[in-house]
Amino acid sequence: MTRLNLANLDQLSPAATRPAYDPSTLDIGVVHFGPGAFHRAHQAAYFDALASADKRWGICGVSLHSAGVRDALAPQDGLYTLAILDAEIRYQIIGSMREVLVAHDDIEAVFERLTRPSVELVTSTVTEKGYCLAPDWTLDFGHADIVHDLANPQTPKSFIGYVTEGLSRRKAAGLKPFVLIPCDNLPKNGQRLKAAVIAFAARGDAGLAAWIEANLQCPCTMVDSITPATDDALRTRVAEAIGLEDAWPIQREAFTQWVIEEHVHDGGPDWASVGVTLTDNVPAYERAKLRLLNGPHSTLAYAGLHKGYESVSQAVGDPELEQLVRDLMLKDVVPLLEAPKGMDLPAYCEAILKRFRNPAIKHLLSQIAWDGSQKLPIRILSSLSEALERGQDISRFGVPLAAWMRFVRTKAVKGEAITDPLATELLALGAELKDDVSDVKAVLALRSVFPEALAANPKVVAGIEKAYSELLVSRLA
Ligand code: CS2
Repeated sequence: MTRLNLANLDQLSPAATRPAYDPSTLDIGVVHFGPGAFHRAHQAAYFDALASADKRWGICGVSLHSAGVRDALAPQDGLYTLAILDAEIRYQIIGSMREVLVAHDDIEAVFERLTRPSVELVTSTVTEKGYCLAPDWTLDFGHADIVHDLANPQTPKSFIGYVTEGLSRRKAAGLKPFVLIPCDNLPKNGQRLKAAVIAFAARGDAGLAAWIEANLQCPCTMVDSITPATDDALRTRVAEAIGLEDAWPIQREAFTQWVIEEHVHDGGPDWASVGVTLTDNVPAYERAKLRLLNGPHSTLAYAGLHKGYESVSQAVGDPELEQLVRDLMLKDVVPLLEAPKGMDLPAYCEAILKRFRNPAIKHLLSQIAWDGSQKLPIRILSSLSEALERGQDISRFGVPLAAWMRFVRTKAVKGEAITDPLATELLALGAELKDDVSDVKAVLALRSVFPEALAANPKVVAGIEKAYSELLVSRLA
């Protein structure tokens, strides 16, 4: 089958939408770290929409680890298909990804892009762990990549190392910093990233740290669009629909939202023209999204896997699980939140549950179960702590935590891998668990996940132990 690329675009089936501009005419204005599925489903689609009116925002993707995206997209001139799978099915060719570099193969090319005057934006989807933060959200100076990058700033490994060295070179060249926009599900992402970059810079060059502090714009963001990983079924479906072969199409739901904190960027993109919300109240959006979408997602992932389900729509189709997440959202979390202007939180919850039920996509629970040690503090423990402070009943929060503990135990017993930066520690701990309620205290001792104040709280322990015992019973049933 003919491959999707610029020369073959005229063979594209009329069922697919092609870029409304000539992708080869875009300038690189954005360097994006982590050009995985979420970036290509979300930010790249916004830059694609911008490109019809403004040619400045073509993307250079930078992969820190694997060559997969570069190797798939290079023969396609950066083009790929975005399959929007919802009540209506649409196939859209995205043209904004102009090149992909693999950082360790091409370090100087990455720095060349980072120091181009025309590159005004650096964005990132490097996952929660990619920011190398300690449990207190400050830069983890004990992180192996940070240790490496401080010793070898010209040949970094971490996102923080690249950004700081890029800023250092811009300063030396008399250029303004780029605007740095993190797009991961991390609370206060811009504030924490900026603090991490300053802390890193300060170790080597106090002047650079002060310059970054004074000049770097690093707005907080909230990003949202459900993006299941690509599989062969999607590749086949896309090839049939568009009439061309695409090595790495992306799928997502129709809903998409990008909220960016107001910041100074003279001559920056016309964000509002493509549906991005600029606001001074990102925290309200971000708290609502992390706790009402991501929290229930992780709950469905661990509790759903325990019950033998594979996908989010299957898990939320189970009346017991649906009731659990609905109660968690509406009874336990909503009272903790302030609604962003114009948002009705109960309606937001119902819309999320509807998105979870989307029958057109198969979002694997195993994908959401990745990196639990990083996600649970943000998605569940944050609400749990606040609920405790307010004297609310916290028993339901025990379920996702207990189910995660069972997940760790099951993986260890089966000898299966866990995708998590703490995988080695978790599997060793899981193998020691005894399949009784004493397991809960053993896991709560993991200080990098559970802060002392929570782990020592009798209500928290009792809530998780109750849920854990119930899971043990259902396992035996
Ligand atoms: C999910 C998110 O994989 C996960 O942990 O909860 O990727 C979720 O689908 C997105 O944040 C939705 O915007």
